[in-house]
Amino acid sequence: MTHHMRDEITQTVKKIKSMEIRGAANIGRYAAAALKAYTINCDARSRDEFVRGLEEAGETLIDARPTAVSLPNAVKFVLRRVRDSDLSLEGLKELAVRSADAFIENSRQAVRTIGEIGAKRISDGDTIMTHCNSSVALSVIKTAFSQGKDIRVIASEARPRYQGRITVKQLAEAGVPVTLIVDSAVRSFMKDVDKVVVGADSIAANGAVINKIGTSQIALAAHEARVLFFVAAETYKFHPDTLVGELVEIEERDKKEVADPGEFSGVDIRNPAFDITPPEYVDLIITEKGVIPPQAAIMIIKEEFGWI
Ligand code: RI2
Repeated sequence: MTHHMRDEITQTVKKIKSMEIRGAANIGRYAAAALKAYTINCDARSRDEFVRGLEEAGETLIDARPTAVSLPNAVKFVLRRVRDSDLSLEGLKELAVRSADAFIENSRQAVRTIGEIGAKRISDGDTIMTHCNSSVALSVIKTAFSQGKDIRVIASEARPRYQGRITVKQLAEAGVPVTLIVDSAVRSFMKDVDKVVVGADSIAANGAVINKIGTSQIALAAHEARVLFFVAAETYKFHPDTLVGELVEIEERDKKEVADPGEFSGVDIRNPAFDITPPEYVDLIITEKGVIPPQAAIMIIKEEFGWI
């Protein structure tokens, strides 16, 4: 096994890199599912061999994309339980499967709970702006709508990958009135907006929010217009390493996603996938544990990841 990575891991890594599997919550759940599949198919003959293989599989998954901390947090959720146990090989494998299932189920439940908690902050008549395609932000919006609140959404397209188009289709399917705009139109439309609701790929100990490129200029426009800016994120989106001063790595993707370099010789094309919204521009972070100001991010990290 140590000589080649098993198929279930390489396939998942490939799909995360190509963004066939995307969205921070989804990436974490698929990583847990890949570790489960790895465990079920693993033919290790000793505890040590199994743990070493699982660690290696975890490292390979973590390397797929650098910014969404849901990915390493999902892997660590499973690995920590396995490492801390003194069960025999079979018991250990069952524990790995149970832990992966628990992460996936906790994640689904967290997204539903955030929908319920966040919907309380949405009022009848609100116009909400969102960016990219966040399943957690959409959980808030759809829950408020299903409660009968008369709301409408303005969604920016999120160049270069256009995940905003997924958002508007999902909202239209749910019956939510929705308007699609280009990213550069967000400030023009801010006068019509009551609240911004976005997701997160990572949240730092100081409450800074790392999310799809363009989020921070929406936050800036919201701040200028005194529009509330909400972030919907599960506690496994909080980044434990930032507690000791590590910076969150911003993924820079292939320049071909922006333009064909062949048509632009002599031009430097850049494609950062995420940006950082400072905590001063964030009004509330909606988690499954409750609503917190960005300044309380450090408490979530200490509570959730004190074991690191
Ligand atoms: P949920 C996405 O990243 C977007 O940045 C989105 O806001 C964030 O993940 C969170 O998504 P990408 O994978 O976990 O599209 O809320 O680069 O679904």
